[in-house]
Amino acid sequence: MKAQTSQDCIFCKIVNKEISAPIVYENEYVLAFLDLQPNSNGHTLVIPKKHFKDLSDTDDKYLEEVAKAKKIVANHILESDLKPKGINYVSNQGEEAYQAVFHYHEHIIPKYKKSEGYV
Ligand code: D5M
Repeated sequence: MKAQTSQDCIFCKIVNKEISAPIVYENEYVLAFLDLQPNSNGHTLVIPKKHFKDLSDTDDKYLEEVAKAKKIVANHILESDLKPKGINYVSNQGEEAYQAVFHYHEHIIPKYKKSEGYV
């Protein structure tokens, strides 16, 4: 597999507004936008604006900012009209773990029914 650099990284292109995505939260360090292939209504991705390939690659400042943004976005979803019953926080690291985009990201997946299973 060709290694993704920040130049050919799809999420860097979203950060740089070269391609569009429905943005739900943004600050100096992080961006949160709706997932193109949602597992459920409101499925959101939180990413650092700086390119790191996965969680292990992050620096502590960006990791902390992503964590804080997860809480902000999750609380926003919980208070929204979506009215989920719970949330799965998921981050895939490595191809074997189904990481498809090699720019660190956290999935925030609202859950509506237990029968939807674990993602
Ligand atoms: O998940 C990568 C996720 O990234 C997957 O759920 C689809 C999503 N994705 C891919 N391209 C886009 C764009 N352009 N906008 C929004 N969401 C996108 P992983 O954990 O790497 O398997």
